[in-house]
Order: sequence, then structure tokens, then C-alpha cells
Amino acid sequence: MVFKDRKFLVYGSGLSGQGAASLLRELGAEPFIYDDSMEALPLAYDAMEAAVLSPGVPCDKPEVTALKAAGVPVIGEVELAYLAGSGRVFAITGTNGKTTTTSLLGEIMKAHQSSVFVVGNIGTPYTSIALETNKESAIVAEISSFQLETCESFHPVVSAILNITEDHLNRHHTMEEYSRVKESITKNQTADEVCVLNYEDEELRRFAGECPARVVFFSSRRELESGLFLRGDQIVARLKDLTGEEETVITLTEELNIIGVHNYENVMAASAMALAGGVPVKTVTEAVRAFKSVEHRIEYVGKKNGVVWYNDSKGTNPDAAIKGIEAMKWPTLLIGGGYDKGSDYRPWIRAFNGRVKYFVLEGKTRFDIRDAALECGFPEDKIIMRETMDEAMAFCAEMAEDGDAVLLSPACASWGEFKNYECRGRAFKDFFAEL
Ligand code: UMA
Repeated sequence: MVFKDRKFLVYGSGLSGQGAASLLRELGAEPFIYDDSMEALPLAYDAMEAAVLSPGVPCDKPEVTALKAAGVPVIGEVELAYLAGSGRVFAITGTNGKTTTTSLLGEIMKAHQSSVFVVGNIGTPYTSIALETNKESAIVAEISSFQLETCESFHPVVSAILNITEDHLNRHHTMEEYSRVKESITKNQTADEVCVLNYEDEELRRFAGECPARVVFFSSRRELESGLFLRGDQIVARLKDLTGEEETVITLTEELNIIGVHNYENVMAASAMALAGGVPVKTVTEAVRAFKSVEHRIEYVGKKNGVVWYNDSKGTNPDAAIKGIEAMKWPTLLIGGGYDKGSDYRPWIRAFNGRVKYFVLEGKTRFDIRDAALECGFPEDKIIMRETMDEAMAFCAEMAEDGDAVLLSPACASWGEFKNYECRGRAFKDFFAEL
């Protein structure tokens, strides 16, 4: 793609749009930022070299379809960054665990080499660092399904798909389409490159048969002939060509700072990716042991009057929220609800297993969640309906007793009441600090 003196439409004025526009300017191009609040496109179709979409802009939006129909190449912000940058890309996708795995792999790579960038859906747009990369760089990228939809030549040397469960159906419509988009992370990979997959995910086990890269599996439920797995409290690698040994214990789970089987899966995925990228076992072991939980993901906030408070604002879908409630060892006042993504809340409610003392619902989705809870036999008198997060938190502060936990793990997006899940998580932590 030619950049110098060419005009580009940048669709979306958020983080990705700003990143794409600055990168285009540095490449000598002329970016025109557009978003839905503007009345008309800032330039004519035939004046554009291409349009760069932000991940939040659906590809089937009339404006985007019109661009394509007019023959304008439409690429994503990640694709643009990939075209402009260099280095080895390590890309992670999946419904849950992406951010932890990405941060963890970032730490491992930083322990191994000097030029490392941690980018993508995790919060730093890839475009913002693309021109700082060189061929020795490692780019560790959290890639969402939204970002994959607009990738063409994006080519990780090592990829990982952690799991595929229901999420974002309002955007991708069907599970088949959502899986197809996630699996497309491997589409430019070759047989000498690696894709790390979760053996316990049925769809991913099926996909292994058609994956163009070499598959390295991980499993938290069984010993694998080849791959990484959990055996009691050991995380074991059976990857002789990568470790030099038939079997290597990467770490004991008790030596980690993060808890829960889902986190051991993240450790296995990041370790497998690092080993595939040539990082020695010793470096992997030291880095995973040093790693602390990411903010807003089952994050310990504090203890007040014998009540522990946990912030799991990043639990934005039922599957992520299941991990949150499963990690609780106390009677829990659970705050849920928010913005609707078309999810089925029943699996989440079924996972409560008697742990939820009060189910405090807020936001737009509270009525749907209440219906689902009643359908699953959750007692009506334990369901508390509140309009806002503030009111939900106030209820918890008043009703929680010594030995209880208060958990914000909403199973819903934050849009509407908050700008994003970070703001929602911070509001929760600020509320606790005020107590
Ligand atoms: N916009 C439109 N029309 C639309 C949609 C958006 O005009 O139909 C405009 C908005 O007016 C706004 C801009 O686009 O000006 C926002 O763009 P965006 O929604 O793509 O958000 P960014 O600020 O660019 O942030 C994006 C990711 N957001 C989404 O995918 C929704 C961030 O992931 C990511 O951290 C960031 O790029 C940097 O790479 C957030 C996210 O919620 C965390 N991701 C989803 C998730 O994890 O579930 C996928």
C-alpha cells in the first residue's frame, strides 16, 4: 500500500483512530478522521487510498458497505500497523484470558530480549508503536475478533486461541461466524510456525485438523502425549524439540501469584508461546512465577469489617464471570448486569453453586438476568434490583457481614453507564476506598 501523499479515511476517533491517524501522518499520508457523530464523510470515495476501521466499527455497517461498494480498500487498525511495522508477532485471541495471557507473555519476552511491545485490545493500539519496531522486536498482541475481521496480511509467527465461548453475538451474529473469525488468526501462518490451542475446547480440537500451523495443545484436565498440561500441582511441558527434554516441570501452581484453573491455562498458553518463540525454560519459569494479576480481573481490592472486596469488572460475559464466582471461597454478594450483548446468562447462574448470598442486579440487563435466575431456580428473595452501580454497591456495603465477599463480576459490558470496564472497575475501587 502506498502512503506518501495519499489520503486515508480513518473511521473512529477513539484510541485506534488516533493511533492510526498519527501513524499515517508519520508515513507521509493525510488522514481524515470520521465518526458517526459527523454528518458526512470528510472526503469523496475516489479521493481515498483506503479506509482504516477502528475495531468498534462493524464491517456490515451501511457506511462500510458503501465504501467497499465504491471500491475503497477497507483495512483495520491492526492490519495498518502490521504493514508499517516489522518484527516477530505473537498474537493471542480467545473469548477469555487474552489480557492475562498477553501481559504474561509480554513479561516473559521482556525477560528474554530488549525490544518488546505489548499491544492491541489490551489497550495500547498497535499503530502507536509500529514505527518503533525493528526486525529483532517481539510484538505481543492481544487481538479481538473485531480486530481480526479487518486483517488481511497480518501474520503472527506464533498464535494462540485460548477458548471460544459465546460473546459478541450482536456483532458476529452466529457462533460459527465468531469461531471462523477467531480461527482466522492463523490464516497466513505456515507449517513451520506454531499455533497454541486449548485441547479442552471442542471447537478448537476440531480446528486443529485444519490449522495451517503446527498445533501445540495445552490442557488443564488431562496429560497430553505432546504439549503442556496440568498434573496435580505441576505445570508440565512435553515438547522435546522445544525444551530438549522428554518432560519438563515449568512450575508448581503454588509458586504462582495468580489463582484459579483458568489462570493455570493462561500460564500454559503463554509458556507454550514463549517456548515456541525460542525462550529458554528457565526464563519462562522465572517470569511466570514473578507475574501478578492484571487490574480488573479477580483483583483483590481490600478487606473492611471482615468483608473481602474483589473487582472483576473485566468479567464482561457469562463465561468470564463464571471464573469470577468460581474463585470465591466465601458467601458472596455478587453485583451483575450492565449493557446487553445478547448473552445467555443461565450457565453463569448455574455455576453459582450456593455461593451467592445476594444477587445484586443493575443496569439495562437486570430484568433479563432476573428472568434467567428465576428460570434456574435461584431464590427470588435473594435477587436485589437496583438501577445503578452506585445503588448496587451501597446495598452490598450495608448488607455484607463478617466473612462475606463482595464481588463485582457483571457478565455484561459497561457501555451506557460507564465509558468502559476500566471506569466501572475504578468506580468500584473508589467506592471501597470511601468506606
Ligand atoms: N464509532 C463509530 N461508529 C461505530 C462504532 C464506533 O463512529 O459504529 C466511533 C466512536 O464514535 C468512537 C470510536 O469509533 O469515536 C471508538 O472506536 P472503538 O470502539 O474501536 O474503540 P477504541 O477507543 O479505538 O478502542 C479499541 C478497542 N475497542 C473496541 O474494540 C470496542 C479497545 O478494546 C482496544 O483496547 C483499543 O482499540 C486499542 O487497541 C476494548 C474492548 O472493549 C477494551 N474490546 C472488546 C472486548 O475486549 O470485549 C472487543
